Amino acid sequence: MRSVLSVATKPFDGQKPGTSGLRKKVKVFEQPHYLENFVQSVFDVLRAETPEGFADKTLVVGGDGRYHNRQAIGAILKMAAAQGFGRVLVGAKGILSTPAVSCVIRKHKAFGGFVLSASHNPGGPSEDFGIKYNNGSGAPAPEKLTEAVFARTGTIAEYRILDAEAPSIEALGKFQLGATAVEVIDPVADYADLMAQLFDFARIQAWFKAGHRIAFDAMSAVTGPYAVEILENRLGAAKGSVMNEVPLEDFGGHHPDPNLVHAHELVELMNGQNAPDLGAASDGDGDRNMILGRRFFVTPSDSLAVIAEHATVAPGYAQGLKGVARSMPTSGAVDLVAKALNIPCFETPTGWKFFGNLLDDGKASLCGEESFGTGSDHVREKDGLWAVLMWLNILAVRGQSVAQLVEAHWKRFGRTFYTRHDWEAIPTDIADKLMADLRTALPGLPGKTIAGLPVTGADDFAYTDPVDGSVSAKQGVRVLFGDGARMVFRLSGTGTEGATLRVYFERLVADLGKHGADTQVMLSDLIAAAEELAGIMLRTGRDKPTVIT
Ligand code: VG1
Ligand code: CO
Repeated sequence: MRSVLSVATKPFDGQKPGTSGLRKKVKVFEQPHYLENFVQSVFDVLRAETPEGFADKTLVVGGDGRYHNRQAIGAILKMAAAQGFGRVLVGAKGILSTPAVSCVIRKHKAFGGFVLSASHNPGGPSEDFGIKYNNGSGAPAPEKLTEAVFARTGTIAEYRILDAEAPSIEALGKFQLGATAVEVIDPVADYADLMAQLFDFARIQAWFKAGHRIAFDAMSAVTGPYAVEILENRLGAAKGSVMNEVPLEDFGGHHPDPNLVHAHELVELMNGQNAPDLGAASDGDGDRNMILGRRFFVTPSDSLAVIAEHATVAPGYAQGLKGVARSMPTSGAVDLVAKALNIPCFETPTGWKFFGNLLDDGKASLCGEESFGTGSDHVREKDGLWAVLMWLNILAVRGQSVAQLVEAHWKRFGRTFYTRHDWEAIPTDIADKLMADLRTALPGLPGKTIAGLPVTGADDFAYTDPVDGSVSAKQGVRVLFGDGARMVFRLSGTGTEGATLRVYFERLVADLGKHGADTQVMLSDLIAAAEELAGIMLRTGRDKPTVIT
């Protein structure tokens, strides 16, 4: 039997709980004891609530394949063994997408799991790495847990690790690590089987047989193997429908971020001659999605609303939705569908962890975020490929194009013009001051006119969880205008360099004649109002946002 080493360590900067887990430059994670400190802090917090210990518990581990993934997994396996876990399930080659981790945790009734990823952030030796813990329902750790872990990182004095070589996880198999049984599992199988239960695979196969086509850009990240198995092997999409299908440690040098800027190869294909019916992309860890028709971009907020409208075409949702939920900065398009369906609509702070209780409690079946995140109660993470399959199922049953479906939706509910402006890597003190000044100005705003627009309401979003009553305050500054238009300011919780200011704009337009207009033009008065109110360019010295989506 291998012995357990207790390694002396010091408290470290464990990062205040952000939108999801711990994200830092690889260089930070490569410092001795850094990852181990975080992992031990999580184990210590969990152990305090688990008097019976971990001996009959299963842990799931996997990541998006980025640089440092295998090394981190090796350390976690040895540490899980040192804590006395009964069993660890690890994806072969260290691969498991974020939704697949959630799926595997739920299917195998695991105690929890670690996801190694920095999501859509670039990978490689000088780029980003990340780690987050998911609980036994497969959901990202709730704030209460992440705060306890953060507190623990400030007092930790040692971590426990098995004195052994990290085993090879390249091929499927089972072996012992101390008293812990390690199983190297197929990262795709459980997830693909779940998708086959939710969606009408026969109908989608027939749609492809009839000559319809998809282009799916895996962006050299984790979804490649999942998309090839599900879209090409099981559903019969033409070979080559999945682009950039091999997960690379540096994602080929790209941002694995499915938006119009970073997925430009796909965008060009969808705008060109002979474009396929559906274009889609996912991010580093497979939880995001972008949906495109021929020369047609579906905003994530609209995608959520259209899915809510048509979800019952899919067998897994044929009984109807119990409710829907969206993050606060996501547009109100889905609210209108919920109203028409006579189901509740919840508004939560940014970050998928806030949907966990609503899904567990059966209050909502469908959730979404404006940041290219959509998902349902099938797992407890947002799920990129799930959204693509939902769209395929809708297209196959409705027999309309992507553009026709969205335009029919606008005709029925109105079109919510929507855009997000990101100001990345601005000095933290400037960003903090900007937000503090906005908060100070809030009470005086209603009744004022900014850039010619009358303000009717302004607040700092606070959320009370309807299930456990926990309160999350200061989740973003909202300013409402006379015609129902809205803008929101918040700081990112996932950036790894300085601060990222996100400003969100939306306006519902019923007039059909205006539905073809350009989004930035339709929202230009709001964009001017944001500058007048917050002085972003003035304070940062920049002349435009880093990314507009
Ligand atoms: C961003 C998005 C948020 C999303 C989060 C994690 O957070 O805005 O909607 O849940 O990323 O997504 P922030 O705090 O930077 O705005 V992922 O795909 O990076 O796990
Ligand atoms: Co992600």
